[in-house]
Amino acid sequence: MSDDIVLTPKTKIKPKIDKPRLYKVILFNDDYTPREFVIMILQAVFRTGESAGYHIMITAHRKGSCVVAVYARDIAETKVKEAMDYAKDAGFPLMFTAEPEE
Ligand code: TYC
Repeated sequence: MSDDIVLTPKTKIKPKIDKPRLYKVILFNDDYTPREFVIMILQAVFRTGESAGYHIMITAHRKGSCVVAVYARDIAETKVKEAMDYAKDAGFPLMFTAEPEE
């Protein structure tokens, strides 16, 4: 028999879990959706208010796309679907995507 003392650590080692990634909702320009409709969707789905809604819309119009907001993945994906369903029902090709932040 050996006389070695065996020490058992009392504290459990907890593996570190990465923080859930956040997702950017991006709005894309198109040639058909009316500006007012885009602003209405931004207010209704993303709660931007009128002024921020206008600025997001005009940025997408001028530059091709604009980040609308950042959310947890399921919220971002639900809002993208809701916004695109509204647009589809109204007959417009308005597009949003949810993309993970780097
Ligand atoms: N380009 C559209 C127009 O001139 C308006 C528009 C702006 C559409 C932003 C989509 O993401 C968009 N009627």
